[in-house]
Amino acid sequence: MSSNSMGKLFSVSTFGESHGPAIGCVIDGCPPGLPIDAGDFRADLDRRATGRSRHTSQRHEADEVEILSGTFEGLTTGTPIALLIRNTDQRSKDYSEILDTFRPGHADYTYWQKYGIRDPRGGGRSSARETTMRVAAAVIARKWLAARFGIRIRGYLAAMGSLEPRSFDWSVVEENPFFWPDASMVPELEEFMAALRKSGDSVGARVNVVAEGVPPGWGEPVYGKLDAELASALMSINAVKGVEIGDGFAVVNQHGSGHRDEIMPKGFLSNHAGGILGGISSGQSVTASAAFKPTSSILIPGRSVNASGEAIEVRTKGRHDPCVGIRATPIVEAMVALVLMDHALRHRAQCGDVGEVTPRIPGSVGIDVE
Ligand code: EPS
Repeated sequence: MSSNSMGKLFSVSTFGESHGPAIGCVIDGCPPGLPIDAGDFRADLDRRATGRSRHTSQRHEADEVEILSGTFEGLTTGTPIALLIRNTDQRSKDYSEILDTFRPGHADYTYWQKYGIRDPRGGGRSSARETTMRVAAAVIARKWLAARFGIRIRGYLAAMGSLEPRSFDWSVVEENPFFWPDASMVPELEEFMAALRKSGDSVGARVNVVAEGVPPGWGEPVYGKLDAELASALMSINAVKGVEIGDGFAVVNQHGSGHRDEIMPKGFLSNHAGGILGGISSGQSVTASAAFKPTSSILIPGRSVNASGEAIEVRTKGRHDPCVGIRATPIVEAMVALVLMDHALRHRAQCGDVGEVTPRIPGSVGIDVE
């Protein structure tokens, strides 16, 4: 009812607020016997964290994961896994001037209208802080998907405002703070961000994600389609306003003769469908894209109302992200991992005995990414 959980067989429930004592999650349905250690979470949590560069919020959280249950001697036991991260760098006084007001474009307004009460400190439950637990839960999903199927899920920043990569190289994505696939443009991005910060404004972004190694058959027609559940999961990330699967909205201008991904014994000849046909994975890479809106917590004054409905002007100070998309890549990857993990178990439950009915067609012939 309150929708703080996702997944049917691999279910994840998150809890906690940005300035509360802790955030956490409970993962139920993880297969037993998977090695998990607190150190496993470090890399992905660091990739997502604030303060990694001067282009993101300067809040510095330790993001130390405590595994409270569900493992014994380093292996998952099949019982619920509870993970906890204590918040350590809250600065609630930053919010003292906007306690009673609504930032235009922010969930402040709708939380207030819905519940009649809200925790305004750091955006409370609506804060991007919550995404920490999605990334943490997904560490477990990614580990199992990689061990069991060799699945690799990778994302990158595909646009920041009007800037788009002019070349593409996976090997540089993790080597710059933007997750940008074109190393030659990093100085340009740095300058862009410096000017944006100075102007007190924010900007939107696009994150692309690719899951390689997904076997054919995952996804449940008709209401549990893999693409529908991916779209829902990606849309549930803070600030996401658009999701595309495969070619997404570009299909509007395509013809069937060009859009269809022809199949040869040696592989698919293209991947316009994003690896999903009829809501079921085809065995090609699953590709998706998420559009992040420009953050609403900005220094430029904007008109709004207070809780009494009186006209006011809002200016948000504090440690905000001028482009939340910059650190969204690990979050997008995480949501894809959580959906795939759930569908892997769901497919195994119903269709695990079907096996390989036609020789497996390899993924596309080297054209999956762009
Ligand atoms: C956020 C505002 C900032 C960010 C926060 C998300 O928090 P604060 O105002 O408390 O400094 O730092 O992000 C995180 C803490 C995080 O871990 O992602 C917001 O308004 O959503």
